[in-house]
Amino acid sequence: MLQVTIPQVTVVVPCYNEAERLDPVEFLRLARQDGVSVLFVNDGSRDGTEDLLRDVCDRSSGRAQWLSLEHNSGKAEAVRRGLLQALQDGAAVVAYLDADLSTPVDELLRLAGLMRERPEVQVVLGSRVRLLGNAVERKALRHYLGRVFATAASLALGLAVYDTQCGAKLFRASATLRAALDTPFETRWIFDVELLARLLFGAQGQPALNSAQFLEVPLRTWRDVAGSKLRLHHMARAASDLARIHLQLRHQRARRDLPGPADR
Ligand SMILES: Nc1nc2c(ncn2[C@@H]2O[C@H](COP(=O)(O)OP(=O)(O)O)[C@@H](O)[C@H]2O)c(=O)[nH]1
Ligand SMILES: [Mg+2]
Repeated sequence: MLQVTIPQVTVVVPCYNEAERLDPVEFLRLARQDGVSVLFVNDGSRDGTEDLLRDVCDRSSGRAQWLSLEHNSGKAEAVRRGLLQALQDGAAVVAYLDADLSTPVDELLRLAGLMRERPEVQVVLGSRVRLLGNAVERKALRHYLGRVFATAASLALGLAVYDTQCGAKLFRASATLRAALDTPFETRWIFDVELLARLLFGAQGQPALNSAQFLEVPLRTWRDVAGSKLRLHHMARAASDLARIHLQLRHQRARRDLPGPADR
């Protein structure tokens, strides 16, 4: 098994009705890695998620904790609240990871190891790229719709990012990150894009990150796990949200007289 020594990383795991899908053994293995802790965010689940999380946390010798949101608030808010809590608790690096482990534990640890090796990097993004030798299994329809969306997101952000929507991302703690998480996201399904935009443009007067501080890493293993709650009409909503973000960023660029996408 992969073992890496990494700065204190807190992995936030948003959980909405995950009693069936969440694998306690794998999450306990993650929580027991050196320098890693896990923070589950129970997003107003109505199944047995809370009991399961309590059990996992009880067995983790304090390495896994959970916080509960009173109402179902959506992945964006669950992740935001978890990341803020992790920063407040003093984590040097915060991450988020889907409860269904579409991105496996060892891949998350590999990304965390890269964060340790590359101190100049502020953000590490897992990326679902089908390459020979990699086991990236996605349903064809979601793959192609996802590619259209990801290309549009890259153009809107002016950032050469391949996959904004992969549910595995790590961030070094900074004032810029704190400011970027300070207010709820406006979008429900594409908060990843919104978060990247806030980091790239700087929120609340904090310095912006530049593209050299982002590292995108093709995952060796990723799989679609059954039970996704994402529906086709959510994708339509995502497209209109992206158009809105694009307009906001254009406005911001013009106001600050920043270079456009082509110059970045
Ligand atoms: N869909 C959905 N997921 C949520 C919500 N709150 C937290 N999550 C978590 O977000 C992650 C991704 O969910 P999933 O349904 O697998 O989405 P997909 O893999 O992107 O299609 C999981 O860890 C969910 O438990 C919510 O309100 N809706
Ligand atoms: Mg999933």
